[in-house]
Parts: sequence; structure tokens; C-alpha cells
Amino acid sequence: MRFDVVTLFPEVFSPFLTTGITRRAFESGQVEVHLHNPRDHALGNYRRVDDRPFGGGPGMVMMAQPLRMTLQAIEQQRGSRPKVVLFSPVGQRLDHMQVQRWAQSEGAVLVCGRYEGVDQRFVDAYVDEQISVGDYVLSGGELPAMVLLDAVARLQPHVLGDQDSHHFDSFNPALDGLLDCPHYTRPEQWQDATVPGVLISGHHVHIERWRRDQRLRLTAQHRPDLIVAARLAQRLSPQDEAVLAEMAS
Ligand code: 4GY
Repeated sequence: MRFDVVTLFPEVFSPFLTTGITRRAFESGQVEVHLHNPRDHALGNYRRVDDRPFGGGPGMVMMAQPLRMTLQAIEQQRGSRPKVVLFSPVGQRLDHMQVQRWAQSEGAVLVCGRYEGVDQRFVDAYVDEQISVGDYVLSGGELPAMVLLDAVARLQPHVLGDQDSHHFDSFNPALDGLLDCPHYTRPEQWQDATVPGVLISGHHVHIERWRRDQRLRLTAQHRPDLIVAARLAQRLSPQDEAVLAEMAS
């Protein structure tokens, strides 16, 4: 799959693309990422990409024309017309389901806004979908673009060390949409705290039941909305319900 990122700050992507477990996905081209700076497509001596807002007010607005020229160059390179995404608090909130959908897609053009935003006429003419990463305002769409790329890259086959360790991730609805269980590593004793005995018992049936209980408890405590959703989707067994009932009493 191929993502074309439109950004005034392409340099902020380099450590991201060359670090960590997702590096392999990007460097192998399994998830192809191409960076495009609208400034390279802006006209005139000043190569302007932003201007003052009509109607007044603070800040600057990204001009439509350099973005359109960038999009045209991308279409020429790809030989097709990809979906165009804009990162903005206006969009639907990104969640695991959306990430899975993008992980199985052909990719897209990811437009990273800066300043006060993008000229609305570009949004109306070319943006197919807006995506939000949460109800707060960032200074640009670059971090949201990296959020999407990271989440997509780690779902690609063979990217994670243990090939299916993402099957146990929090929110994976293929499992049950519950939060992940707590994890422990050596040493067995640390600052007076020990590791739950069951984890060093070697009894795998008990370990799996303990982990399930922990996930239920953690989710009920911190994200009761996810318990409601799991119940509606009939992802909780009678034994799960018994654990939750015991907790509530
Ligand atoms: N939150 N989720 C977000 C954002 C920055 C509009 C230009 C967000 O996705 N994107 O805050 N983006 C944009 C917001 C003006 C900068």
C-alpha cells in the first residue's frame, strides 16, 4: 500500500520512518510512504503556501492552489486518483476498526494542515474523508498522520516480532475489544513488589484464566463503555459475566 503525505514539514517524519518495530514495514516498502512539500509546488519568487484569512482574524490559512498542484503531482506519479484524507478535529475519531480498514486499503493521500487550517474550497473540492485523533487541537496534522501510519504499519504481516502478538492488543475486536492485561518481567522482586504467583506457576490454563480476569477487571474499572460494547456484541462468556458480577458486589 502507498501513502502520500502532504506536509510543510517533511523532515519531522524521518526519525519516525527509520526507528523501531515499524521501520521494516516502511523500509521494505510494505507500507510505502512518499513525502510531498506543497512549497515545492507553489509559484512565484516567495513560493507562498499560506495567506491571511478573508474576514480578518489571527493566523494564516493554507492556500488551495499549492495543495491542488501537489495532489496533481501525486496523481501523476501513482497513475490513479487515490483517496484524500485531511487530519482535523472535524473528522470521525480514529479507532481500531478504522485502523484495520486502512491497514487493508490501497493507501491514501494524507494532508497535514498547519496554521489556522486549509482553505475550505480545497477541502470541499478534493478531501474525501477527515480523520480526528482526539478532541484537542494540535499545531499540525503531522502527528495524526504518524499516528495512522504507525497503527497501520504494525498490523501488516510479519512487522511485529511475534507474528500475531497484535491479536492480543487492547481494542482488538477480533478478540473481544477489552483492554490488555498487565505485564511483568524480571526481577521477580522489585522494591518490595512481587510478580503475581500464578504467572510463575507454569500452569498455562490458570495463567490464561488469570489474564482474562485481569482484562475484565481493568476494563470494567477504567473503560466501562467497552464492557457494554463487548456484552452487546456477545463477546462475554457466562464465566466472564460471573467475574464481573463478583467484582460489582
Ligand atoms: N485533533 N485530529 C487534529 C488536529 C491540527 C486544524 C490546522 C486532531 O486530527 N487532526 O488538531 N490537527 C490542525 C487542526 C487547523 C491544524
